[in-house]
Amino acid sequence: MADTVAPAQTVPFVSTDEIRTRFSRAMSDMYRNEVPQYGTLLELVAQVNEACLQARPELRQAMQGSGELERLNLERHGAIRVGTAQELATLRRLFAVMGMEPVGYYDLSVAGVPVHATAFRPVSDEALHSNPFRVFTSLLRLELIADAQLRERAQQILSRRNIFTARALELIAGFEAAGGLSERQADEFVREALETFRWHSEATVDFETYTSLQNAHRLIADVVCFKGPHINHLTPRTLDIDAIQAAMPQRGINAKDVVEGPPRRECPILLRQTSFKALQEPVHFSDHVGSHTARFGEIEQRGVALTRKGRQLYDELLSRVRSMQGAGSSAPDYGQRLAQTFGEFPDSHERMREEGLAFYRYRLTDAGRAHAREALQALDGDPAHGLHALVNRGWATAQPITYEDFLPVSAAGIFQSNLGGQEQRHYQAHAARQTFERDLGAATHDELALYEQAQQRSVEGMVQALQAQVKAQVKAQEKKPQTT
Ligand code: OOG
Ligand code: NI
Repeated sequence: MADTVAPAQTVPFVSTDEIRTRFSRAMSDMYRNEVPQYGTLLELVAQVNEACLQARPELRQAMQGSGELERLNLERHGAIRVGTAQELATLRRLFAVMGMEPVGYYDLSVAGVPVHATAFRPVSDEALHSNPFRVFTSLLRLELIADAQLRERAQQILSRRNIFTARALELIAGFEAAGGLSERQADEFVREALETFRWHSEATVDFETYTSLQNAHRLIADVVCFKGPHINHLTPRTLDIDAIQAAMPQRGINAKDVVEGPPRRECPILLRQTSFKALQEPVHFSDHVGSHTARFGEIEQRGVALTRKGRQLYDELLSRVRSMQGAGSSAPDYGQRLAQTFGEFPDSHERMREEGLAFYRYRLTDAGRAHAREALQALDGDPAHGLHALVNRGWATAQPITYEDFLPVSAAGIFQSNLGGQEQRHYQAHAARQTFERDLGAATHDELALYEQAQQRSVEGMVQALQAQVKAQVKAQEKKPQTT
């Protein structure tokens, strides 16, 4: 086997989309072996999705139209937690090989979890369509460990580990230098990169160190005491999360009590998630055999991406429900109160469009093409108004743009329910986006801007098609006198 990275020009590159798909498949196979309940969950999700599509032909048609039907079965997100700036920055380079870029900044310290995070994911329409694989990646904020001695100890332990294989680093550098990987290099990269995400049952520390870090925060022990940032869950996407939540106990899966996110609606928004409890796994410490809870299962249902205005309304309603007397998400009537409070959030795409609450991809219909001139005129004034007019007349369709990101309150709920302990921590921290981006070695994309651009591209495409249509009509008109 060659131990250098072959020169670029001699072989064609494999696309970053293809490398991402190979990697997410390999990851899924690895996780199925490591966590057998994940396999059970995949079967359940496949059944529920199929039943859902059969029962709702209009949903199948809509998903076919938006290209989402094809991606549904391979769609996954995972999560990892790292300990140092260098680990984070190298992960950014590793994910770039698969066409994944950092999107969004999540501060979880406000929810008592001493990390901040971003999501690596594809950003272009085509890449998302091909495979939207995402990895929620958190960086431990060591400065939030109050005990200086313990903090230093954690730092020392982390500075000794290397979470990447030598060959993975070589291939990343080769990709950066040449602009791509060959067929053979791509497969090798997938194998080597996978090593970083694998579970290691040998801890790098003795039991006492583990215990003191665990007492500072369970998450700190999870990040610091192992050889690598084991993938801690891999989430399939379902079309009906309530059906899954109800079916999990029948399959012997211990589900979390509530579904995080918005309530069930006619027109799903953002993201709803639920998970099953983490497994107790045997761990070999340097001086003791113990156990650790790291890996769990999660399922999600995705809906339309919200505009800034829509998101503000979502955040406001959610915090209203969560701050009600005794109505935190553990209250028995939480679901009811959630549904009731969200009655204020319009539940039709027409109203969400009219009120500028969500993002849509606009497409011209045949009828629209036939009325090209009038359609262009309608779009000439207030664009939002023009778009409604087009959709109302059947000249354009508006497809909801799927939310591709995460929700900090939900993420915190998922973290909490899977750390195993009941204790709550409070940090006097504040968001530290700049520090995070410095550690990452790059700025994170603003997710709202990405959705806005996707919507805008679709409108521009429509305008261009209409202009071309009008031009063609004019040409046809000019030709008429000569031919008759
Ligand atoms: C990440 C939890 C966040 C989600 O879906 O919100 C997450 C973690 O536990 O490391 O994956
Ligand atoms: Ni997740």
